[in-house]
Amino acid sequence: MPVKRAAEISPSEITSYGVYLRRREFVKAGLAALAGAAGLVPGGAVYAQGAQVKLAGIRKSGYSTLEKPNSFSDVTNYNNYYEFGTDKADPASYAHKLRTRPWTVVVEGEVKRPKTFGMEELLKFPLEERIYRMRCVEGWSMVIPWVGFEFSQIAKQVEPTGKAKFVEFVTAYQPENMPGVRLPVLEWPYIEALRIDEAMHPLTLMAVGLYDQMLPNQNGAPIRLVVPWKYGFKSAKSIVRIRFVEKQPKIAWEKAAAHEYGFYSNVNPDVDHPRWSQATERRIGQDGLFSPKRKTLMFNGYGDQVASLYAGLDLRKFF
Ligand SMILES: Nc1nc2c(c(=O)[nH]1)N[C@H]1C(S)=C(S)[C@@H](COP(=O)(O)O)O[C@H]1N2
Ligand SMILES: [Mo]
Repeated sequence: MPVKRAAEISPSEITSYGVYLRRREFVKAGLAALAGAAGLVPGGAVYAQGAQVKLAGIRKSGYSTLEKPNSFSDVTNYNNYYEFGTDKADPASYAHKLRTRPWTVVVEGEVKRPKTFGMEELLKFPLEERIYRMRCVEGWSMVIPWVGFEFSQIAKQVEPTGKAKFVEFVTAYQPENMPGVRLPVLEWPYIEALRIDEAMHPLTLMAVGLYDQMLPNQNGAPIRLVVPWKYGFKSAKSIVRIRFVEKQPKIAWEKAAAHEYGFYSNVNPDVDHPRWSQATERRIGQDGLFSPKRKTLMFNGYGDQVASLYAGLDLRKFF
């Protein structure tokens, strides 16, 4: 573990969303000058390393929750991204080292038309704002305004074969830039997977943005998975490879502790983690230590949309 020191960003320095918006206008002006050389993405944003780049042409979605979103500051400063350390503040402190350009996503396996997508191409999919409730297996939750496109858009282009039963997501492994991968907490690269019908569900998002800017590194730049009815760890960050496969893959957390983290990882208040209850949660930024307990909902409140995927499945056994 990297020697623990005070977070590099002091609370007084944490940019409020308002300040960030004003600063961004300034950044945008600078980027406009670069646009000719760097190449524009649709909506006029420039896909560039480390810049706060605005995404435009984002449609609203009926899948968004009406709950109050967490602040930009909450969403970017309280994270799990173990490649950068296990402390909640580590991703914000160290993820600037992640190299996000150039970036490609290889899509392969049981598909008729395997394809390597450049980031510029992925940003051409119709982008939607999806305000989702997110629930970490540790017991905290946030409401996050993601920007992205449905995973099924990728699948349509590569045409999965009849043998494709699962989809595996492989994330970036940059040991020179990731202080956390020196620790044997997980097997690297971080791998997640979904059953193909879960992946094809319209709620399953490939996120490229947060609020109206491209994803900050600590949130999984430049592209990550978002599966709102499952515990947060299913939503793998910084994806470089997607494999359609026949057999159920072993996911990173299962390899680390199979009795604690199952393949399905559906949010379920009735199935406790062996070391703690999953019945309640704490909403970051809103619930204090003495707030009344907030009840966790089955499938994180997305049961109307996803419960049918699990009809007849024993959710205690397949947790
Ligand atoms: N590559 C990678 N992806 C990851 C993780 C990680 O350690 N590495 N942590 C997961 C966990 S446990 C959570 S709760 C979410 C948290 O990040 P977010 O708030 O940006 O979704 O990211 C998930 N994706
Ligand atoms: Mo998590």
